[in-house]
Amino acid sequence: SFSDSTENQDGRLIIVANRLPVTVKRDDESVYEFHPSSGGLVSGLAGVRRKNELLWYGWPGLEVPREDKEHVKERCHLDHNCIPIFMSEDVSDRHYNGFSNSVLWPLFHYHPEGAIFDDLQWDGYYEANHTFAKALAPDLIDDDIVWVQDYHLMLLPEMLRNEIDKMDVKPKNVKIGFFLHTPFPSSELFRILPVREQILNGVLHCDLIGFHTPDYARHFLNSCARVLGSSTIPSGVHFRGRLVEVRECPIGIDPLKFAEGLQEPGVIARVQQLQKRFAGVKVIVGVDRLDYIKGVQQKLHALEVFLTDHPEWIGKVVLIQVAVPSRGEVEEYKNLRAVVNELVGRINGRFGTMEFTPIHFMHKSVNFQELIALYSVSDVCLVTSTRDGMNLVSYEYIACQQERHGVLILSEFAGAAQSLTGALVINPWDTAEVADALHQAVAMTPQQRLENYERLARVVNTKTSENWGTTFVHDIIKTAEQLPI
Ligand code: ADQ
Repeated sequence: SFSDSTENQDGRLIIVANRLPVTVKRDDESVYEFHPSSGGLVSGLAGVRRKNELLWYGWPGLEVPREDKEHVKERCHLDHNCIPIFMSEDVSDRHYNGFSNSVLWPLFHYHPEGAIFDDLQWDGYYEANHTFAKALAPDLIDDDIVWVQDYHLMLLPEMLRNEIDKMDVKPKNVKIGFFLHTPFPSSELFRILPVREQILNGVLHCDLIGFHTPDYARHFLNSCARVLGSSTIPSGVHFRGRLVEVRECPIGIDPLKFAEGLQEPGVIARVQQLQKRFAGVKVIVGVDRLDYIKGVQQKLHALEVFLTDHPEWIGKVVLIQVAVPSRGEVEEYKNLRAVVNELVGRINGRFGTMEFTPIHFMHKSVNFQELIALYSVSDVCLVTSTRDGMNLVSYEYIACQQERHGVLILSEFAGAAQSLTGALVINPWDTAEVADALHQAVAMTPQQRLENYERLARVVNTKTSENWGTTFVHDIIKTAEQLPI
């Protein structure tokens, strides 16, 4: 649970994210279960949790009937320091599957043809953000630090300031930060959005806005200048008489969790089992949510070209790809599985034999122990995202390569490519280049692998998620006291 601390030096920290870090489930008898979930954000808050009292606001993931709301709220709050924001299935669907994942997600990942604007979805997005603002504002106290996460809540900072304005007794010195986990696209893409002004105005009511890379921050500043006519400087935007600070702050992982996991007897046994199974074969690993931005098709095409150009490697290289289905209710995700299955079938049909299958494809989520065992036995990790805010899989792979010093092939369109020096950086659209990188990777000398690994590990071990969370919160606190907007 996100237990509070006793020292509470800098005011409370309030995380606002679309989803709570607990999964709430109701069974047929209306009995509720609460399971804490982990992820980048949760581990990123480990450091700040020690210094600040922490509360988390978010949608519990299901519609809760009126008579159960009090009970769910109490359990979330007392056991997990979480405050559920209740929404009807209809609103949360138009907010999450609708505007967030059918408009903002494709647009921010350079798929404008997928981003069809729809008034009903936009209304859902507006209403969801408003519901968050109305629930959160009355709970705020002096010196609270509110940290809003991601593209689902871009209107919230402005709505929150408006709600505070309406209050008789206003909490003083409330700081608001916003962090975007996706890319922020070039202003040429962003300005396609019919509600471009509203979205920019929404986040500009913050004190600090953070992105994974300097490119995303620059694109955001350009968009403010072009769409709103704002005056900008490299470190921020002048907005209604104040300077809203803008900066890069790349997220990372908790590398210790992986190193410690690899010491567990169950994991050691599984590693040995996999090593035996793939003895004499180079293993290439891919781990992705099944999302069109992850470039799984491009990955498969490159493997096909590699095996065509280098037939001496047929039977000596396998690709193990786990692709967990996600966002199945959004149209663009429905065909992906069929397209990928067809490609896998074709390549396996072409290069497979009775004894050997070149691609092991799993449409599922693997648990943490299985994941790190797989990372650990793999000689190459192949990340081919066509756009990716950061990409943590690349970090996780390196955290599991203390012994093998495997090769990371990383798309230049993943934010991680701007931090992870030591990777073979490729353009996933250039199939010949990716195929060539695969050849380089399987043939690389141990000396070169070690040199690359040492550079990569240095980044993974210093730019941790904990460092990300602590730095960002510290930076929100440091922003100058602002006049009311
Ligand atoms: P994601 O798009 O989900 O995150 P990523 O950063 O790679 O992408 O994180 C994925 C996580 O899911 C990893 O921890 C990975 O281990 C896990 N995962 C993926 N497939 C899995 C499978 N089949 N089984 C088990 N686990 C699996 C978004 C942005 C990213 C950004 C993060 C954090 O799209 O660009 O890096 O947020 O800001």
